[in-house]
Amino acid sequence: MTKINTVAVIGLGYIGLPTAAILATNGIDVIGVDVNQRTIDAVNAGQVPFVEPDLGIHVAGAVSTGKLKATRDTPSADAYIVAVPTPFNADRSADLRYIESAARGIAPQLQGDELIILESTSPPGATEHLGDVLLELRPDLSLDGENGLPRILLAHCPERVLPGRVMIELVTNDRIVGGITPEAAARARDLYGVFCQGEILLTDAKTAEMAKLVENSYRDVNIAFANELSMISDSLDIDVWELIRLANHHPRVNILQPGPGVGGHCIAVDPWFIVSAAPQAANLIKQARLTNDSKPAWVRNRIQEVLNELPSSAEIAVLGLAFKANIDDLRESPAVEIAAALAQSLPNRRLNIAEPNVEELPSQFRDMPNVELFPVNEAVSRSDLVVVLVDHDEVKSIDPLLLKGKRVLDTKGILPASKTAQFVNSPV
Ligand code: SAJ
Repeated sequence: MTKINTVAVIGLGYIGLPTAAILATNGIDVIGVDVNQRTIDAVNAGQVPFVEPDLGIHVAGAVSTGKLKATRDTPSADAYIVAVPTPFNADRSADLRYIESAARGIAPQLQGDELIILESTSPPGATEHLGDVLLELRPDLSLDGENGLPRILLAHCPERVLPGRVMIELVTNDRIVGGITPEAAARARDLYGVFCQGEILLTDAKTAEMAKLVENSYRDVNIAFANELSMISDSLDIDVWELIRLANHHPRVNILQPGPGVGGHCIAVDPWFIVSAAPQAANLIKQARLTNDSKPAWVRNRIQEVLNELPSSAEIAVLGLAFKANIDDLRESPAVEIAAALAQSLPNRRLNIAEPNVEELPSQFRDMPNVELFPVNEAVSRSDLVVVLVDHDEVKSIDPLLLKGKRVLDTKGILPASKTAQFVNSPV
């Protein structure tokens, strides 16, 4: 086996940076590559440009021992891990432009025998496509030693870590490794074995790509079920939280939690890659996406219904902007969507936003005089209607006395009031 001493990680985002850091703290020489100079500077200073528990300690440690460096240009390395975004196009097919750009950086460095792993969540066939781009640029190489040409080893190893638990799950989760060839899969397994204590399961690249999409679609479909239940329960005047709690006492029922919608860059995106790859067959998966995507507008309507009963001077507390609890990630966040729609459509209402994980409001709120960022308790005390959009710890621990006399619209079912009342509460 060829020993891997140096690894270049292309893309120092939510997945690339933790992977780079964990490899580096396990003795590998890691060069992180990013197009963003601020990210490069932050990492080289031992800092993390986003919130993720324990990542800071790993990055600071790895940088101080010289095992982790960041740079703009792709260096020569024994292995490359590509962890760049795969957004979707207007027709919701995957946009592989960042993967192609990573390939253009890697290609000139290759000498043969390097391992190249695609970690980015990708539609079926993307790893093969990465191979095509590399070989187009380097016709002197091959993927399997064909015609006696030196070969490079290509594999897909989807990340499966949960934001907020990344440094734990990187080590403990099982991993799926799909090789373009069995040799590529085996080499990738050896690299992940450096830090992964879970089982490392080998398959082909397309099955690995699909497995990742299926995992996130499974969750999306189940959250859509919970969100549909919350809308049904609301129309039937049933407390959905109690309903789910009771149903989950059945030994084979485990309903997830409703909320303001599904956010983040994974679950809200990945199922579309399946729909786009098999549009005729992927009906349930498509409907789940539509159901979850319709939830923010539904919540927005509920807020309007409550506002219609309140004086025009009534202020609104919006608690949480992140796409889920205890993180600062606002990507594809239903909470941002709801808050922005409120702020735009109600320019004369004061919106007191609390998002304990950010220091300033995102750009779309900046020029809005009716919107301001406050600590949770202050946003609540200033307001007449309290809308819970994210179950951050700071929101869960609101002093119940602060809620007295206010209307509460709790999309996460966490405030004391919502334990005994409906989704929209009468004055507490
Ligand atoms: N959500 C609900 N109700 C629930 C659970 C989640 O409304 O019961 C919402 C969250 O609030 C959030 C969204 O769904 O808006 C997604 O949150 P999540 O915690 O389910 O997942 P992510 O997007 O943070 O991470 C997922 C994970 N995938 C699975 O659990 C199958 C993670 O393991 C993946 O690595 C990640 O996607 C990814 O990068 O693909």
